[in-house]
Amino acid sequence: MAAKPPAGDPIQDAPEVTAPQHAAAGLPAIGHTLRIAQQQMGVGRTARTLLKVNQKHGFDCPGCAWPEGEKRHTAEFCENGAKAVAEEATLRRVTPDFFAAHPVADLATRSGYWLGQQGRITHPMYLAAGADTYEAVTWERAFEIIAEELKTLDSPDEALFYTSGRTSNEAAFLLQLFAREFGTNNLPDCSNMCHESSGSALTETIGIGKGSVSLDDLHQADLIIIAGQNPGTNHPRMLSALEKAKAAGAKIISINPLPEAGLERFKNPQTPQGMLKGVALTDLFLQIRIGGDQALFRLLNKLVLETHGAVDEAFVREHTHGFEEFAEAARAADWEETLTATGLERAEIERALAMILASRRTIACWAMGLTQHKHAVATIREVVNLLLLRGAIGRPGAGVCPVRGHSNVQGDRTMGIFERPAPAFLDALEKEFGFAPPRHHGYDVVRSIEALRDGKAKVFFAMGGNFVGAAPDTEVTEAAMRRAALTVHVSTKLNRSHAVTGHRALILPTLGRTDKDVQQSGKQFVTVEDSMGLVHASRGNLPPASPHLLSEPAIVARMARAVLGADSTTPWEEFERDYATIRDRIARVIPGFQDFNARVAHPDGFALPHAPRDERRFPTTTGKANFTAAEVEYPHVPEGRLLLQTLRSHDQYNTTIYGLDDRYRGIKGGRRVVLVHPEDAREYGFADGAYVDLISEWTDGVERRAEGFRVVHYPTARGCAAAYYPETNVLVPLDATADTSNTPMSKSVVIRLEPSRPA
Ligand SMILES: Nc1nc2c(c(=O)[nH]1)N[C@H]1C(S)=C(S)[C@@H](COP(=O)(O)OP(=O)(O)OC[C@H]3O[C@@H](n4cnc5c(=O)[nH]c(N)nc54)[C@H](O)[C@@H]3O)O[C@H]1N2
Ligand SMILES: Nc1nc2c(c(=O)[nH]1)N[C@H]1C(S)=C(S)[C@@H](COP(=O)(O)OP(=O)(O)OC[C@H]3O[C@@H](n4cnc5c(=O)[nH]c(N)nc54)[C@H](O)[C@@H]3O)O[C@H]1N2
Ligand SMILES: [Mo]
Repeated sequence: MAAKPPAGDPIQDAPEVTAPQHAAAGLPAIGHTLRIAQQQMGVGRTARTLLKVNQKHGFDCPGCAWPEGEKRHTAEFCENGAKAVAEEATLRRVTPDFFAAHPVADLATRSGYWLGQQGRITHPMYLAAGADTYEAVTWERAFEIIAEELKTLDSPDEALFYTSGRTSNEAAFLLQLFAREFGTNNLPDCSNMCHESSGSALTETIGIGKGSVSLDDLHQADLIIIAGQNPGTNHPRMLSALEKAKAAGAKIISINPLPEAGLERFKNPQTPQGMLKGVALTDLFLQIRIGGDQALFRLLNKLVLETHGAVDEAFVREHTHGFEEFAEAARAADWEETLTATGLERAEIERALAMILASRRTIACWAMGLTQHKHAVATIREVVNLLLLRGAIGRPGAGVCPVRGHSNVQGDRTMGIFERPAPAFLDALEKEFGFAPPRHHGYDVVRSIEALRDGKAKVFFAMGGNFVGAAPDTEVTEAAMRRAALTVHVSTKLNRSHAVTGHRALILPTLGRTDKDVQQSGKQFVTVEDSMGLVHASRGNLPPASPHLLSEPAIVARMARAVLGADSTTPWEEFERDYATIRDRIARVIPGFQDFNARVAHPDGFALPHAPRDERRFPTTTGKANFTAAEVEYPHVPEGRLLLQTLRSHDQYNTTIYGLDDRYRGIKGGRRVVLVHPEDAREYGFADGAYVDLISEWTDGVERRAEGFRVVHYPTARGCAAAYYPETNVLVPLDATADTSNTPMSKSVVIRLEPSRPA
């Protein structure tokens, strides 16, 4: 299998490389932001729009899920939030004429960057069976087509309903309600590829799959551990919180195979002093080998156990379960093995231990660097073990902080977007709506692809996202998608998934966060939940990108009426007319949302309950916080091979590419680069600037190849490599997934390099 750079595309992929930077944000960030924003929106609209981001009566930034905080700056936006907004509020348009000029076969040759740059989709579009071009279709006809296909299925489980994490609470609630009334729990979502491992580990150990800290906790912490996360690019507003924590005396340990500029030094663009010098953030940088984190935390736990007075014995006694078994496993941790697994030095680990012992209030933050490994769930559980030993949970300034990705990915899950819903949730749904929801589990992302591949699923519906672009094993996924009878994408912008279709396909264009949403009862708002469990309203203010758009709740409501017809007693029309009526139902079905409409009227919204944080109560199977004792694992990389992680550049939002630069890493004008340690590169004979193919090696013996990458000598950990997603998704095997969470191992791909064959 080989993936070539898309041809027929005016974009040149010719990376230039300079030295990586050591500080994030500052003046260049502002200049860069305004340039990208003005290209898309023009000067006036740029100012008007950016001033509304994350303001109390504005819209929720469609970028990351980092919380807003109470005192919002006039410009509570960050460089990458502004790019996300500009991407959506662009003045460029993709009209029916555009589709007439670009048959699907043409779209399939274009890069993701080119597709995204074409602008907002203006009309519902239909690709008939055997046709080569999308044509405009009425909304009525579009819903009829969906109904035709769904009604001919042998079982409701032949349909898949995917959600990406920008979807509002209201739309997500309706989508899961519709899917379950239709008769399936096939609700895969982007979480399956993202923080599923965090959810699995946290539910088992503390009883709730969400983080336990607030912004205030971060500000009060003594020690913040940041493992497997690049906030300078992916959660820039987190740097302000870290700056504040540092000012109050906190220490920071960063654990990462790459020295990420944002974690080294932050130049706060909101303060004059910050612009000039900035503050150093990281006190201790542990440059770990990819996948070595579980071993590191296991050894740290052994060392804590062996230090007199270091264990919070009262907490362990009163609130935890499984201590003895865990302690026995931890005591067996081995220095030599840990040094091999992590690539760290003894003194570095001893320094980390000293910082942990000196801290009463410790927070652990993490993202994809921990979640996308075979042993991801066990790794996160080991992080939890450390916090439990220290009693660092349910205490101010302490706790777990999985930093979420998409702006409402956490809310979508709260609303019931989950292929394995809890029985209590289904009971509540049954009681409220009077139908019997299916009880058997549905497919997650990887199982959905397998079902399409094997002909067991035939209709694929996506509420946002770019499924084929984001999923692993691109060629397998694309072939699977092409077998579908019907693919439907509710989208704002074009992406690869619109070019890789089933026999029939629909594109349903929708309002984004920035667009004004007016329904029969008047102007609507929607709600979202951030990474820290705060729920608040989001109101778009721009005239919609086209008069033909429907909102996401309206699309689900109309689809439900077309498909379920008189069989459904759910008031879909009322839901579309007035979203407050959806919130009334959410209030009755989902714990923590009582008086939803009244409470969300408060400009700061409200916090959802979190038993471990609020009352040190752990709703697990044992009724206590659970210590766990998994075998320590780490990747074993054969001679002559490297361990590749696939990650984000500074100029992308997942599969949406804003530009071709990765400023902090010193890469400009191209994305097909592979970062390799200079000594590894020399050992394998690849000069800086050499062109190579990346070939992944997996147990199935299939050769997966990504062609034409420029080698960049880069200070990553030894034996490790890094390249951008989604170009490298072709290398991630479909069945290479994390234990328990089934998340693709996107940060742990064994590869070899070969000189590129001349084109
Ligand atoms: N601007 C922007 N913002 C975004 C996104 C975006 O694409 N662009 N995406 C959003 C989404 S959906 C998500 S999930 C988040 C993603 O946020 P991140 O998780 O920060 O994203 P990645 O680029 O995947 O970076 C992973 C980090 O983990 C490190 N890492 C890799 N392997 C290991 C390991 O084995 N151990 C350790 N300790 N570290 C490791 C990498 O070097 C890198 O610093 O960001 C969200 N915010
Ligand atoms: N190799 C590798 N693969 C990965 C990852 C990795 O680190 N490495 N990361 C994984 C992670 S963490 C995630 S979260 C997934 C992301 O997977 P997805 O969420 O599926 O992908 P995105 O690229 O975020 O989706 C972008 C598309 O969403 C649509 N969109 C944007 N805004 C809206 C909106 O308001 N409404 C609607 N309906 N549509 C909208 C646009 O059409 C846009 O093209 O990818 C995963 N895949
Ligand atoms: Mo994500």
